[in-house]
Amino acid sequence: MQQAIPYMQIRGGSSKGLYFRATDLPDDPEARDQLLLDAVGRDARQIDGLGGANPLTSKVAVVSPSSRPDADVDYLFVQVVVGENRVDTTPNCGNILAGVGAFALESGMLPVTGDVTSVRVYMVNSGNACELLVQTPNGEVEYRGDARIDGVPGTAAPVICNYMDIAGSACGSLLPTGQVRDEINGIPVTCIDNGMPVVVLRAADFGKSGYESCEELSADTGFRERLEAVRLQAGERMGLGDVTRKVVPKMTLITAPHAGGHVCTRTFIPHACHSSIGVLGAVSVATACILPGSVAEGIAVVPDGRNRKLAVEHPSGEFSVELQLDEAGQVVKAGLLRTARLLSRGELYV
Ligand code: NQM
Repeated sequence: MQQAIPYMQIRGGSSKGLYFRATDLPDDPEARDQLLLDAVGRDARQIDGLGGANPLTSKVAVVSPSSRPDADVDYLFVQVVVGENRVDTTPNCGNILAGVGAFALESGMLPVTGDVTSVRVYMVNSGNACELLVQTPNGEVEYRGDARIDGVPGTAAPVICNYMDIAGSACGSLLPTGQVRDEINGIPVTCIDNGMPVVVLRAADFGKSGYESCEELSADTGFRERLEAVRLQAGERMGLGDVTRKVVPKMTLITAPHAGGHVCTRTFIPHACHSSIGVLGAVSVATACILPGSVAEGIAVVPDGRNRKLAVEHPSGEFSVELQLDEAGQVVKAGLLRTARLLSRGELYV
């Protein structure tokens, strides 16, 4: 017998995923993950599931009303690891998060409260909070609008995402190795976690310009092996243990900006090259750029002040992150713009 599970499919930022109410899935995490593998697809083509055979389209959000006083909903992110018949719940995902507000309102989990509805999300993976501002002008979620984000064609209604206290999301501290710069296999690195564990590296240290296309970088197997060797050691040093089978830390090559932004990036998540850059990945990289002594020093062009807007260039455009600093120069809030759209809803069969 096939089993029918209510679901929605939503594009969140430049990713898309399946969104479920926690109560529609098994309570037991192992049983839940097996069901999600059936839903998204177990093989590399995901031929028997709804995934798109790419890390950015093999994502799941599990949402429930929150019992926390400071949150409206709890959001668990599940990354299906393409072609490996397993999931990873270590990292968060800021793109899929952008669709959580729409899901909570569309599913009746939360009411619309005005022209703009604030949805406070507790991110279960990392234990951090984010406030989403969702456009709801006529008592329902408005998807049309003129906000444009790179990596998505056309325009849509803005979803403002205000992240609070995201330092150490998976590693426990902003600089999990205790240093702003380390050296691994002779390569200087900055290991950072401001919402996403990321190893920031200078493209030049791998003999790259950093302006190469994803295809060009992906085709260089020698380079990718060297990158993975650094990642495995960085994972241990960041307190993530053996990361052979984990999707974090992500690896970001940086070089000087060349399109009017503040830094240029190529990111591996962690093996496939990202066609743009992840949301929290971009926040972590932007934070590395403003830290004195990081590997970005002398490469990133850094603005001054307590509110700093950094444009992170990536293969398909740029991602703007607004960092708010306290008096001590610590990042206390990161604001950014995303869009989201409900693509389908109904029952999914496993
Ligand atoms: O960093 C890709 C994406 C992501 C994750 C990845 C994300 C984030 O583009 O918050 O959004 O790093 O695997 O959706």
